[in-house]
Amino acid sequence: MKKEKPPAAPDRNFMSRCLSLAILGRPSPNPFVGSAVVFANRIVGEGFHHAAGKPHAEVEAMREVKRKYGTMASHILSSSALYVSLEPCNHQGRQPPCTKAIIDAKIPRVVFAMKDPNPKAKGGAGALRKAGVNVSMAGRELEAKAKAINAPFVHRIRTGRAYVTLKMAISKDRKVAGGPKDSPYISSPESLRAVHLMRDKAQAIMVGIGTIKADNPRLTCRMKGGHDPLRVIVDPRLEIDEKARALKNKNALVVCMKKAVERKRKKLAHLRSRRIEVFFAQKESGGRLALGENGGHLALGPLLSHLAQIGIDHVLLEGGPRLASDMLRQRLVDEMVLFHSPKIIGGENDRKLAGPIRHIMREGRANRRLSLPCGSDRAAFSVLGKENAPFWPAFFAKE
Ligand code: AOF
Ligand code: ZN
Repeated sequence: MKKEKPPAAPDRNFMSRCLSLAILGRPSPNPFVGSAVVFANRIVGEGFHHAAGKPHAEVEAMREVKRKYGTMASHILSSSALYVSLEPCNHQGRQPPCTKAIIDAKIPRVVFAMKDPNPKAKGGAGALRKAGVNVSMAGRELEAKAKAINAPFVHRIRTGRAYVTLKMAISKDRKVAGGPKDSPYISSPESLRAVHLMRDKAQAIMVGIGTIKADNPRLTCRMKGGHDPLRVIVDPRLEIDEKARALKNKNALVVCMKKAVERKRKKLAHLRSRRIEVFFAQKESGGRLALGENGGHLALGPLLSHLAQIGIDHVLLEGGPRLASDMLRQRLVDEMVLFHSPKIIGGENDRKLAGPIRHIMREGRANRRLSLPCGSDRAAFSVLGKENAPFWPAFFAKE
């Protein structure tokens, strides 16, 4: 096999800049993409894809050149290289094809980090080459980084399901914080900040009814300028109190089992009248298992397909341990972020939770890729799905 040449240092620096720009966006269900126009070895314009429906990164970068250089811009562009973290798109979607914008601007050279896996948009590199543009990729290392920040996007295109990150804080004595009554915050302030960053970047939070009953959490994003995710509550028997804080605004979805809630028509109708979505899940095949009070044993794959269809490509699974362990068993968890705290919760072990917590820690350890300090805690990142690198470290490092 031909050995790939590592990219020259300036190529690497310009593409690294594209990756830093990319993660400033909130593009879901589109990918994170950043771009830089380089003239005479200097960046003269840069941009990123802010949000679905908004201009693509390449167009943003070219626009900055036009804004800064006015009538000189077309001359500059026709002698520049364009760096972009994703292969330029070759289709008319909500935005026009970037390949056309690049060809029209007569940009002679394009460097990109990863191929576009979207069957509708791919093929940009070939189209540009056909038009005489010198096109190359930035090398394996940068490709892996671009793929990592787009793991949920790649996963959704490949499987049709939303990507799931299981996030959990675990004490030194292997317990999870049980809510405001007993031990509200074992996590360091840095970890708590990271959690709100995670809630801002994922588009949905998923919890079991047990967590709602025990903690009555708001499940909002308390980060300046952050966005509240959709609250997905797994509640097979529709036990949720309609006054639960998680249902406070209508951005919520309750997952229950049709058969188990037949006699709760009024409650269902009431939730729907408040524009809370109700999703019916089936019992896992085999059906021998009794329905756990905490929502276990529902087949949750179809829920993840439904979420992908409504434009959600990343779900943060926040607990409790039994729902998390069930999702792991169904092989629906793609990544894990475990915040290991040096604090001790103490007291008796909840015997019902000890098994699921052990399961979670075992899977975390077996699939661990790296860990980063988060104040006095350590955040450990594990990859369980087919994506090669964890999504979150780039975002934590930016903090
Ligand atoms: C690029 N640059 O910055 C992005 C690209 O509906 P549209 O027109 O926005 O197209 C979305 C698709 O385009 C998306 O699924 C992905 O394949 C590609 N995204 N391409 O050249 C960008 N965000
Ligand atoms: Zn594009």
